[in-house]
Amino acid sequence: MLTRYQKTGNYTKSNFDEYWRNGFIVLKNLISSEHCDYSNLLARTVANDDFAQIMHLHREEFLVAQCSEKLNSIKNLSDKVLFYQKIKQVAVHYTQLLKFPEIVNYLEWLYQRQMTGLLTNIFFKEPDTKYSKQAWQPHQDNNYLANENGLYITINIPLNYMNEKNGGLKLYPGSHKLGSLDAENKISYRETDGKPGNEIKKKLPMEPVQMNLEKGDVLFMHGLCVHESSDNNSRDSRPLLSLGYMPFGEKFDPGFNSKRRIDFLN
Ligand SMILES: O=C(O)CCC(=O)C(=O)O
Repeated sequence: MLTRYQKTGNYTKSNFDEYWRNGFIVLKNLISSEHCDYSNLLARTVANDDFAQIMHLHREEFLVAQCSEKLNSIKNLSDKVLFYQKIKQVAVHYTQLLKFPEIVNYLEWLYQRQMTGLLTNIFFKEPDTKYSKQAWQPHQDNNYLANENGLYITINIPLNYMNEKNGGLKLYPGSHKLGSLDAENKISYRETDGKPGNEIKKKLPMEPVQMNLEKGDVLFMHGLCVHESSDNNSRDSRPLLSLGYMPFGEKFDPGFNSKRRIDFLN
């Protein structure tokens, strides 16, 4: 156990304190550029024309359901089978990514609990599509799963650079200490108003901080940390991969559409 923690300089008291003080921490360059590019490429093969959000890339049944139009548009049996093989490849790749040891080990160190995986989501904010204009309203991710201990965690991985220019995230440091905040339920999957996110109405006592991230940086975010994002006003794609985790044994709402379930990671 100790040797695996000693391999990087990330397991420091100051990093531990920073995470619990701010409710987030960025580990630079944790995923290689090639790994990001390949993950992005695979996700794009199962995206629709609008590059809408894809939920649960690690689950074949969700990919098939979200690609049904694409599958139906393929007339030839051989091409249909090849596309189905691609779907399986995407699910396997993202299952492995959910289990990425540098992420899982770090989470288990931060929380001193065994972690389980719950979610893999991608948001492209692709230029010239309707989802390029998608400004997430201030929200807490734990709100969707309603864990009473606020123990849901989101890992955000930009598969390209991400900052204010292309619709990056802003986080409210220390907001996780405010507990679960009242929020208005909003459609947060393939919405039509460009303003998803179960919106917190209360004015927060802190100012948000813009995340300026490079491809392959990893943002560890407490599930009660309030965050928001802006439209992509650039000509660049903004593929953001979100992975969701929770300590083993914690209760959560699986959700009618999301049908969340835990996956064991090691
Ligand atoms: O894609 C974005 O801009 C933000 C996504 C987000 O905040 C979320 O999924 O909770």
